[in-house]
Amino acid sequence: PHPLQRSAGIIGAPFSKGQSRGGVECGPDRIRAAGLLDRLQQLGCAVKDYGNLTFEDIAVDEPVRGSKSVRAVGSANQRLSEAVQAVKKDGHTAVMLGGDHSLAIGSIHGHTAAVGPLSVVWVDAHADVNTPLTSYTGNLHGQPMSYLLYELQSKVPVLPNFSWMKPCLSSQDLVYIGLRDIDPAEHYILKLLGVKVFCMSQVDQLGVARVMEETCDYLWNRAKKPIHLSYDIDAIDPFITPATGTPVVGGLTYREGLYITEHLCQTGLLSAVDLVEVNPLRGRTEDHVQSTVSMAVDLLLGCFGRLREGNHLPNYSLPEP
Ligand code: Z70
Ligand code: MN
Ligand code: MN
Ligand code: MN
Repeated sequence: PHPLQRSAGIIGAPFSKGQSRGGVECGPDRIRAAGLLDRLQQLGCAVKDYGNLTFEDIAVDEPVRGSKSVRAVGSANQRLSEAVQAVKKDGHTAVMLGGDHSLAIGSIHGHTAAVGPLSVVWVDAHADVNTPLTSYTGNLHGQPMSYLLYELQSKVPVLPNFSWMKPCLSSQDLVYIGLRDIDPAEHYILKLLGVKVFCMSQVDQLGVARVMEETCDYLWNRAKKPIHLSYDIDAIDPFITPATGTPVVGGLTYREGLYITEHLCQTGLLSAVDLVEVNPLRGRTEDHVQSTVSMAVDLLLGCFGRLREGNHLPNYSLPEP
């Protein structure tokens, strides 16, 4: 065990109402059952498990301007925001196990409330920047970034159970990696705001190492701020992570996906991580679920200093004959 002097504060967020497929609420328990806590501790990382959040049951939650379960998503994210603030005040790197990606609203809001302005690295097949008025699906997991960005405040209507939050992120403090399924309105928004995007073709063109160098150069041009990594498991190729709600072909390889976490860990600025959209019910076989959950665990270990060469102690000495 290496003295990495890191500590993880883990919050389970078994919430699925930001989309329509049941099972994503089982993500936190499956990721824990795969040995996340033990394996973090074996790295020398201190771990505190804050358990799973419980969410308010909302009896009547009619669609609001076409978007579904708005009240449930608002209420769940208010609780999550408070939980993330508590974890940060205890001095840990916050780890939010989802659950669907609508949870990034509370996670990023709470993280900002606790530590101030952030840099956000959003790793996803999707941009999740629809407003309630541009969404084709009405699913809030495709909308979180529009609620968070200052620049879109005037484009997002007032929604029930969202009065606790305000936008807290500038589009200049955001980088996307891995995009390959973008809606027309999302594409327009990304161009309009000039958001830094490394879609999959840029990963192919530049390689992941250069993508990460350019990501950090871009973010640090303004100031070195704490980094929030929001990792949607569907960024990874569905050959490796099939157990997710909306698999999209042509994703990050195991090695590219892991390298992103290793690079961000090495900055020393990684302050919170979301790992979302693992849906054990979407794997056709147990092997598919295992492979998806195992990727999730490896990504989180990468965030906390796991090295592929092994985390070996520096004081090894060869036995003398
Ligand atoms: C689409 C929407 C999405 C994840 C699908 C899809 C968004 N752009 N996000 N799966 N994780 O519904 O807005
Ligand atoms: Mn997403
Ligand atoms: Mn996605
Ligand atoms: Mn080796």
